[in-house]
Amino acid sequence: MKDIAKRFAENPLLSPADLQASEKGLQITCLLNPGVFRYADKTWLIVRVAERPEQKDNMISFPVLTGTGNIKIIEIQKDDPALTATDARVINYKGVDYLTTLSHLRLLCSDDGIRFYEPDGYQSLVGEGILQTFGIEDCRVTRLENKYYLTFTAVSGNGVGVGLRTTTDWKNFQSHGMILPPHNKDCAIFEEKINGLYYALHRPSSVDIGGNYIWLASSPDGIHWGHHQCIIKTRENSWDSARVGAGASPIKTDKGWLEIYHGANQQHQYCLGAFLLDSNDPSKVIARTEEPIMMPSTEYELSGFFGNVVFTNGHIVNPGGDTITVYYGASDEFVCGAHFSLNEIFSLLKYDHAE
Ligand code: MAN
Repeated sequence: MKDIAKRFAENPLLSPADLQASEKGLQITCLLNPGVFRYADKTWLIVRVAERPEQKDNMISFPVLTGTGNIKIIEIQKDDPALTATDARVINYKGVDYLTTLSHLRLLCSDDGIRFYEPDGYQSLVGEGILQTFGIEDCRVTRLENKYYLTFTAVSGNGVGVGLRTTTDWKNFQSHGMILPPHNKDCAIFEEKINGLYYALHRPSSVDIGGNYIWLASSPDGIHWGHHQCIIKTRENSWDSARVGAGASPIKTDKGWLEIYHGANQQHQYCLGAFLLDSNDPSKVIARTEEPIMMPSTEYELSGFFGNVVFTNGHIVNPGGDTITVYYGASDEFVCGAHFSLNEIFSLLKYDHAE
């Protein structure tokens, strides 16, 4: 295994204590998985902020949104026999799944890509309506023809799907509702049309036949998606044996579309890998890394809210195009940064890869 990530010495860049909770009675439990973009000569993160009330002994409590946008706190005694709480992220109560935190998306910006602050005049994005009552998460930002497309995970008791909002100024947003219904997440729209069509990677999950695989879809308008094709599968006995999912929008290179993706094994260890798609027909997988290009190894990646996790859904391609700065969530609790050399990633791709 060759971990080729050059982690920032300043990591973690953001920890829960660095920001204020969205309202009284809530605490920030996790800051994670930022979408990344350039706007007004700055680097911006749209960070997932996961909140819940301070936890009392013997009690699990978490917020949910009502369909009209109010926060409601649900409290459950830990010894209630109808409660199953074995995962830090999700619980089951009386046969219904809930998240232990409620996430919204917060805008931060930076002049140097290292120190981020919340600028005045930019609102957080919060869950809206009955398909987002458990929050919105893990936003990918695509800039296409001067419009920003925000694809994020929309969670509610109805399931986990992909929501879309668009903006040109980060102050006014247009909601396009749920574009990919449950179970689906990890959706990244390509930053260019190919042969007149929009393209997106996404990750439906099939509970019976099939699995947690990366799919490709196309669209005439960036909103309505069809021609779904399964392009990247999990690999048995591998670091990506349980689930795979796209990171941010693929990077256009002279070799093809380069995608950095996450994979998890049965032990819920999340690592990053890469694959390359044909420039003109992105349903053709040309190459894929066999081993991770980054795996949890530092203290902040190994232990936290949900340890042993590195997860990315945002990067900046640096001027010159030889290096990228990847922003990533560590242990589902911190926001971190790392540089990668594209040539080093290319050197690890296996071209004899066949699906
Ligand atoms: C999984 C994890 C959580 C996330 C939920 C809903 O359990 O990825 O972080 O909150 O799915 O998306």
